[in-house]
Amino acid sequence: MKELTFSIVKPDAMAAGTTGKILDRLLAEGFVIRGMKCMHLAAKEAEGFYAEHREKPFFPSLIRFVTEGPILVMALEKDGAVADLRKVMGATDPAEADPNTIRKLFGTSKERNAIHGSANPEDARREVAYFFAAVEIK
Ligand code: FUP
Repeated sequence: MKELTFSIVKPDAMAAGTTGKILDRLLAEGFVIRGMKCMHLAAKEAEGFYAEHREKPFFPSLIRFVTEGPILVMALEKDGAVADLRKVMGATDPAEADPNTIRKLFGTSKERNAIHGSANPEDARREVAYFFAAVEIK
């Protein structure tokens, strides 16, 4: 069944110039781009997005990182999109990610790991709604 997931090309990949390669890979994997925009998040906006991690020791550093430069936010559609994107991204830490996953290829640390993808369908719905208006994605 067609499903939407939410993804971010993070500031490290945007600055490194690997955005095009990441998009090529997502398209080659069969994802359809239903929404996409470039944004530079304010700290409050990033804190809202990562609210579940508010108490974690890495939270302040994570917020600094995702607000350090522009990001690309995307709503991606595919059969089984949520689980599929997680597979193509690889593990949170690029050092532990499977070969040829996006994080293995383009991430450089557990924090600077190139791409975000929703963890489950409920998160996907919440994250798409956080960044896109109802008129943008139906
Ligand atoms: P993931 O779902 O793979 O993006 O990973 P998590 O939801 O566990 O973490 C969200 C983000 O927090 C990760 F993308 C990177 C960051 N993070 C750190 O910076 N340090 C950590 O120890 C764990 C996560």
